[in-house]
Amino acid sequence: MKHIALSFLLFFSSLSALWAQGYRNPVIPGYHPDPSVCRVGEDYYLVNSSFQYFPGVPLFHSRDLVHWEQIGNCLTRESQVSLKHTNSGSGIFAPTIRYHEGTFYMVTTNVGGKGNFIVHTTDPRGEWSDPIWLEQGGIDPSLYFENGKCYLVSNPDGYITLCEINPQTGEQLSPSKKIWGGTGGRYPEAPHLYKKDGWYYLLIAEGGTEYGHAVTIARSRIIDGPYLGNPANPILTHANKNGEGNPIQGTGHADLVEASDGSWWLVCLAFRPIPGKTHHTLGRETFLAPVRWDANAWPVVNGNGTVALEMNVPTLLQHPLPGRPEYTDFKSKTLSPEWIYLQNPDSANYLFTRDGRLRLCASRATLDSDAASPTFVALRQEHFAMEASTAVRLQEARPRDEAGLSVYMEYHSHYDLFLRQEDGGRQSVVLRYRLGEMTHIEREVLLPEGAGEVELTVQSDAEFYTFSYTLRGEFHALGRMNALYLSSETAGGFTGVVLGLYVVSASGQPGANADFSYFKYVRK
Ligand code: 6LW
Repeated sequence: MKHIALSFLLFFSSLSALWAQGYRNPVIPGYHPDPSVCRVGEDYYLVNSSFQYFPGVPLFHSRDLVHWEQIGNCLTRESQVSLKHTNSGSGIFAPTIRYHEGTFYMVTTNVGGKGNFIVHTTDPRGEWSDPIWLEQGGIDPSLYFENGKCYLVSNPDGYITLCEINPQTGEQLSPSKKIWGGTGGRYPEAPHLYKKDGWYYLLIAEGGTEYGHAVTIARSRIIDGPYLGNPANPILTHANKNGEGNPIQGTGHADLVEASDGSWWLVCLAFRPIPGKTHHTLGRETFLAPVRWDANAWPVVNGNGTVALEMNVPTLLQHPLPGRPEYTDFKSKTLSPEWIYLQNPDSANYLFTRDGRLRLCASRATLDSDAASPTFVALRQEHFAMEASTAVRLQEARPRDEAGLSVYMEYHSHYDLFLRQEDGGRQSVVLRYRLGEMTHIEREVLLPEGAGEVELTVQSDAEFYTFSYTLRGEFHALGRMNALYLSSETAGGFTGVVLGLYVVSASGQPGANADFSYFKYVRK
C-alpha cells in the first residue's frame, strides 16, 4: 500500500514539475502595454495602460504569472476618469499597481487631463476609489512603501524624480528631487523602485517605445541617491545584436516581482512586427521573462537580456485558464470586462433586448473624430490570424445611417464593414476605409428588400484583412485591405487594433439602432 501511495506521489510530483516548465509569450496578447505587477501571497495582479478607452486600466489576476484572467478594470466610473477628446496618444498612460498593508494602490496619469493620480481599494475585484490627485508631474508614476512612508517616482522634464507623498490625500511631503537620468537613451521613463540586500534599485525604460526600447537599472544605498547605473546596462533590449531577427521587438517598460518561491520575474511590453515587415498592428503586448537576481548582484533578465516567443524555462506551478470565450451571445445581458468603449460612453446608448441581443443606439458621433464618444464597443485583436464575425440588423434608420463591424486602430485609421440605410427603404452592405484624411468606399452592394439580419465577417492573416458578408445562408466575398495602413508605424499612437461593433446616425437624425445577436472571435 505504501508503495502504491509513493508511486502516486512520485507520478504527480513529476507531472507538476512538467507543468512547471515552459510557456509562450506574449502572456497577455493584443494591445496591453505598460504592464505593472504586484504579488499578494500566491496571487499576482497586473495592470495595463488604456489611453482613450473606457473603462480604464485593465486589471488581471494570475496564480503563476503565465496565465492571466482579466478580473475587471480599475477606472470604471466617469468620476475617476474623464476621457473627453482623448485619442490613442492621450488619456490613461502607464499605471503602477502596488499592495501595501491590505490596500491595493494604482497610480497613473491622465494625459491631457489633470495629470497624476492614485485610486485604491481593499477588494481588487470590486470598485476602486475616486482619484487622489498628485502634485508631481511627468508620466509613469510609481509608488514605493517603506517604514510608514510612501514615495512617488515619475519623470517630469525627462528626469526620474522622487518625492514623499501621503497616498491617502495626495499631499506632497518632500520637495521633488531628480535622482537619475538613465544611461543616455531618449525618454527616461517607467521608473519603479525596489529594495533588495540593503540596496534601492531603480528600474527604468529608455530609448522610446519603438525599436530602440530598453530597460536599464541603477542602485543606491540611500533612497534619494546618488544612483549608479549597472555597468551591464541595458538589462533588457532587442535593439542590440542579441535581439536581431527576434520576432519580438521594442522590449521595454518593465516591472519586477519576487514570486512566492523566491524566484524573480519581469513583465515588460514589446510588440510583434508583422512577419517580414517592420510594422505592427496588435499594439504593444505583455511579455514575461525570468530574472536571476543573486544577493548584492545586478538582476539578469533571461540570461542575455532578451525574451522569446517560446520560453523553455522553469516556472511556478502552472494554473491554465480557459481564456476569452470565442462566442458571446449577449444573453447574459452584461459585457465582460474585456469590452471597451471610446472615451466616456453614454450608457443610454447600450442596451440589451429581451431576447438577449446587444442593442446599440445611434448618435451623431462618428468613428472619424475624437470630438465625442461614438456608440462603439470593442474587443482587442489578440492574434495575427483570426476571424471575427457578428450578425447585425439596422433598424429605424434614415438614409446614410449605418451599423456594423470596424477594424479600428484610431480615429483616422479604420476599416469598416457595415449596413447602410439607402433612400427608398433598402439597405446596402458597404466596405470602406478611413486613412488619414481619406475616406474611400471599396465596395457597396445593394441588398434585397427587407434583408433583415446580415452576418459580417473579417478574417486576418497578419498582412491582410479580408471582408465578407452572409445573407440568408449565402456567403459573399467583398475584398481585402492591407494591414500595414492600420499599424502603429503608419497610424501613430500607443494602442493596437480592436474590433468594434458600432452604429452611427450619419443622417444626423436620432432614432436608428442596431441589434447584434452575437460576436465571435476565433484564433486561426
Ligand atoms: C508610457 C511610456 C511608454 O507611458 O509609452 O513604452 C508611454 N512606454 O512609459 C505610453 O504607453
